[in-house]
Amino acid sequence: MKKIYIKLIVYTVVVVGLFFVFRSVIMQTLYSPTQTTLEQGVQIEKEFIPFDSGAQIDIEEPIDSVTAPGETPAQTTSVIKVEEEIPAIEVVAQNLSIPWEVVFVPGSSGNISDYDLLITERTGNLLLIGDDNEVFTIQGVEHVGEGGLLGLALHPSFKENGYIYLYLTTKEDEGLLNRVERYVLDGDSLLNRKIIIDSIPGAIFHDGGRIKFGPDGFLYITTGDARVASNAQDINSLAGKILRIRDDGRIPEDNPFGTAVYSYGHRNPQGLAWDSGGTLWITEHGPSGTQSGFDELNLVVKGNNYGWPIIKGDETQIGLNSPVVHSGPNETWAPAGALFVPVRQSLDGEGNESLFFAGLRGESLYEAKIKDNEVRSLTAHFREEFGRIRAVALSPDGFLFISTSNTDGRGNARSGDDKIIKINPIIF
Ligand SMILES: [Ca+2]
Repeated sequence: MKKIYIKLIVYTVVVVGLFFVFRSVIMQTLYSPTQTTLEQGVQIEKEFIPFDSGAQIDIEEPIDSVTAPGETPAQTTSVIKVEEEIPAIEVVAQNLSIPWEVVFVPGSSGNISDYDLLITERTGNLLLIGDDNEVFTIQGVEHVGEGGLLGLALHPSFKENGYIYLYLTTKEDEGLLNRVERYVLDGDSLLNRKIIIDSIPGAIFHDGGRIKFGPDGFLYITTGDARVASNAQDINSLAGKILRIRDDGRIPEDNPFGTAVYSYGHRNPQGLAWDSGGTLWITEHGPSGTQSGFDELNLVVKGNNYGWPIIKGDETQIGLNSPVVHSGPNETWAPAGALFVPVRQSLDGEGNESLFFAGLRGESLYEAKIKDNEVRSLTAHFREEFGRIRAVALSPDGFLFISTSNTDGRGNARSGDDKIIKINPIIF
């Protein structure tokens, strides 16, 4: 009997060992980003081995039991968890016109996998994609340059009140302006337009545009400097700022300047994300044109000044906040949408949290691993695989959704562009 037990143990070890070798080879074949520890301003290396969009790929081979040949069956192992077959990459919408933001509208069943997609197209349409598709043309949108129909957010109590928020560029007598409007989304109707905040300076470039509700229940808004760098340092201007308002547009009592301004000295931030401790991180574009690079990840503190146009990169000055990390002079991310993926905390043995952010000119989905407010590593996923990436969103059932932006005049449109792509996070 003792010999049989030893044999069983040996067989089990061999089979389990082979499984992990097999799994490791499969994972490396499918997907092998190169990760480097990040120094301030150091270039990152990246690699992606592509697979076909929409292809069904088995991530793991299921093993139900281990039976030694010629022996009585051993007991079923519980060592290995069988993974379901879920596509690694799936195109869920295509032929869109510069999709700018993606959010998830919960279905009536209460099941976390039951949701529709709500998408802004910069050209002016709001798309509802689900069992029934709807196209809402938003009135007053001026699509010019980087302006148009940009940010989109659901109210934290959307299920009860149906409120959705849109950030859009309009043209008034005084020129281009940005504003946030609130609507009620009721089935296939968009009702009750209310302007929440307006007169945000606009321009052909640098319109900011990301909006999200924070963990404190207030609406945060990123605004660009509207091509006037001094706007960013003027606390009386709404340009080049992070704004923070109530869900009806009123100013929170604890805002630092008695206005909507929450932080200032920003050039063109386009991504907002909160970590598990409630700290706000933003992505921000650095200098463009001949002096490119120096794109930033900033940790935002209420009332602080983030330095544009006085400092960039590693430069410091008393009273100004330098970025936690930047792309350096030779690399341009052109960062856009951002979010933290909480589940990554448990997957990562070192207690890091993963901040994913989209790269337009960088043509990547970046993953910054963050611990104790420091970026420990930065990985570029899908480098040049899908082209420009603008939005990143996390579905209620844990999938990452990204949008391409190859029809915006700065990319090379591929067949089916622009697309919304669903990613199984198990590949990371
Ligand atoms: Ca800065």
